[in-house]
Amino acid sequence: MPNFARTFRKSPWRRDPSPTSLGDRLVRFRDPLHAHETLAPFPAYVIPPVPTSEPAATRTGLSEPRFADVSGRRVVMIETNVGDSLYATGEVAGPLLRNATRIRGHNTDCYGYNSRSRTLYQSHPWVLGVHAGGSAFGVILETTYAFEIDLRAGIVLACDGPSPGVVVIERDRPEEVLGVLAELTGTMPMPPLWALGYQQCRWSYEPDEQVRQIAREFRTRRIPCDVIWMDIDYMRGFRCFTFDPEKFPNPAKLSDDLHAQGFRGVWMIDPGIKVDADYSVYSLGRDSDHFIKARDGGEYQGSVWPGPCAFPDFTKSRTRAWWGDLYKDFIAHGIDGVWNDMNEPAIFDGPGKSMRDDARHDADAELGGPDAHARYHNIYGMQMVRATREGITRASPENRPFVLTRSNFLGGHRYAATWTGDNTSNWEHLRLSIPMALNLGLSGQPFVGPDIGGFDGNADATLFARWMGIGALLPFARGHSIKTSVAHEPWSFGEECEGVCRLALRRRYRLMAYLYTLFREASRTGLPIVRPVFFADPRDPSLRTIDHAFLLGRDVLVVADVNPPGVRAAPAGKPGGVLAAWREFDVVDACAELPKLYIRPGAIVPIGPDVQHTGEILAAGKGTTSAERTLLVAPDETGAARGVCYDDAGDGFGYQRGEYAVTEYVFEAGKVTSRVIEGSIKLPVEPGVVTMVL
Ligand code: NBV
Repeated sequence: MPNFARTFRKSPWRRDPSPTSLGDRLVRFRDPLHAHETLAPFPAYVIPPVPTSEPAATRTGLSEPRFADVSGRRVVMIETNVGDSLYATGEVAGPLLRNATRIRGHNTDCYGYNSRSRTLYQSHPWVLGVHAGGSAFGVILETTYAFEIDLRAGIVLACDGPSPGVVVIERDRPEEVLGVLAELTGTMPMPPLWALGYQQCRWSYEPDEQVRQIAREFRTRRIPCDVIWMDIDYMRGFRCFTFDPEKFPNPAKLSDDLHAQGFRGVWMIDPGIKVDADYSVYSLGRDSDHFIKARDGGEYQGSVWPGPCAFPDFTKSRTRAWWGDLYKDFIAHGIDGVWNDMNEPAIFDGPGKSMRDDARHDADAELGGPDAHARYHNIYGMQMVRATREGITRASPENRPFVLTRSNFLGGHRYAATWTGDNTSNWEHLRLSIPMALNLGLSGQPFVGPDIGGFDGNADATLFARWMGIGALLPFARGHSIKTSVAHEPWSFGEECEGVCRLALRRRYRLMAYLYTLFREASRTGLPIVRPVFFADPRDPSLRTIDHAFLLGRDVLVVADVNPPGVRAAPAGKPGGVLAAWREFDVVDACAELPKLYIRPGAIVPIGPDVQHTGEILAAGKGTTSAERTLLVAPDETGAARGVCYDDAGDGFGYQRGEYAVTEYVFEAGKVTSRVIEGSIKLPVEPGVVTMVL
C-alpha cells in the first residue's frame, strides 16, 4: 500500500461543498468529485437513513475530511491534533492505541496471525478518536469494499471501490460517540444467560462419548461450565446439517444427556456446501439458484473441508430465508446454538485463501443490487450470520438465539458474538487478547473473546492458568484448541493449574449478575462490556495506552499480569490517576495467578452465589434473581455508593414486553436501600441481601 499520508501532503486540498448534517455534530461528507452521484455503496441496513436536522453544530477541533487522488487512488484524509489518541479500527492484533498503525480491511482466514498481520477475519471501517481534552469523535468510511486505514499521520482512508462518503461524529465523551454508532448500526440483542457461562471447545471432541466424558469431568471436578462445543467432525463427510452416523449417531440423545447435566451444546456450520448431487442441501440449493456464480455465469466452486464446494449467496433475502429454514430440522436435535466458521469465506484454493473478486452476487437492492464479490466480500460473513440468526429464531421462537461468528462487519453484532479466530498458545497472544477484545468493543462488537489457552500449539500450566484468569473476565469465555495440540481442558496441566482455573471460573459465575447487567446495558446503549481504562478519565493521558488492564463495565477494574514467569520487567501494575483510589477486592480465595480486581469508590457491585452453571442460578431464584445476593459496597469520600442490577427470565423475549426489573441499590448512612426503578416485574424473589462494605 502506498504511503498515502506522505503523498497526500503534496496533493491539492479539496473541500466538500455540501456536507450533510445527520443530526447534532453528526455529518456525512461526500467526495466533491462524486457529489452528484447517489451514494450507493454503503447499504442502508448498516447505516439507516438518519433524518437531516440542524446544521453541523460547533465542531471540537477536527479538520473536515478532504478527498484527493494519491498514487492513482482516491483517499479521504482527516487531520488530527497533537494529543489525539486513535482506537478501534475493528479486529486488530496489536496495541490498544492505534496511532501510527495501518491496516487493511479485507476479511481473511488468517490462521497463524500475529501483531504484524495487516488483515484479520473481520473488517470494521471505523476509527474512534479521543482529543487531548477528553472529547471524542468517530469516523465511518462508508464502503463495503476492502479498505485501508492508515493512522501514521492523521487519518487516511481509502477503499477498493467507488470513492465513499465518510460520516463524522463528534461528542463530549467517547461513550457518547459509541452511543451514536449504536444509534446508527443498532445494538446487540440480549443473549440467553447460558451464553455468558464458560464454554469448552476442541477441534474436535469426537465421538459423542467424548463429549459426554468432558461434560462429566467438569461436574466431577466442580469446575463451572455451561456449554460444550461440536466442531466440524460431527458432520458426515463435512456436509453441513448432517451427522456422522458412526461418531454422532443420535445427536438428540447427546443433547438430552448434556441438558440433563446442565450443559448446552453449540454446533458448527460452515458456508461451503459440498458439491454432491446426492446431498440434498447442495442439490436443492443448486436447483433453486441459491449459490454464488462465477464470472461466466456458472456455479462458483472452491475447495474447503469437504472438497469442491458451492457457496450460498447470502446477499439475497430469498437465499437467507432458505438457509435459515435449514436450521429447523437441525436444531430440532436439541441444539442450543450455532457456530459459523470459515465465513470470510475461506477457500483453500482461492486467491488469498478466499473467493475471486469477480464472482457474481445477485444481491438485493437493499444491499446495493447485483455486483461482484469485491463489493460484498466484507459483508459475506455478516449476511451469513444474519440468515443463521433469523433461521434459528424462526425455528425456536421462544428462545433467544446464540450465534458465534469468525467473519463480520460493522453492525454485525446484531446477529452474532465474535471470537478472535486461530490465535496461538504463547504469551504474545495472551497479551494481544486484551487489546483485541477492547478494540472490537470500541468498534461496536461487545460480545467478544479469544480462544482461551490459545488455539494453535501447546499451552503449558502457567500460560493456561494465566489465560483462564483473564479470559474468564472477557465477555465471551471459551477454551478451544486445534486437533494437533495437547489436551487443553482446565485439568490438563496438573492440579495447580486446575485449581487456578476453578477459581477463575468461580469468579466469573459469582460476578454473573453484574456481567448480565452489563450485557443489558450494551443491548440498550451500545457501550462495550469491557472498556479501556481511559474510560475512567478520558482526560488523563497516562491511561490512554494501557494494554494489560481493562474496565469491566464502569465499576470494576481488572489488572492482569501478562508476563511469563522469570521476565525481569516489573509487572505493569495498577493504573494511576483516578484509578489509584479504587479498592482491591475478590469474590473467591486469594490467588496470585489471577488478575487483580478493583472496585470504583461510589459503586455497589452485586455478587451471586457459587454455582456450577447458570441453570443453577435460574433454578434457585426465579429468573436471574438469585435467592442469594451479596452487595459489595465501596463508599466514596462522602460515604455513599450506588449500583444497579438487571434481572429477567434469563432467556425468552418477555423482557421485550417489560418483564424485567432494574433494581437500584443505594448506600447511605451506613445502610443499603433498594427499589425497582425500571421494568414491570416485581422481583419474584427478594434477594437475601448481604452487604459487604469495603
Ligand atoms: O473447524 C475447525 C477449525 C476451528 O476449530 C477453528 O476454531 C476455526 O477458526 N476451523 C477454523 C478450520 C481449520 C483451521 C485450521
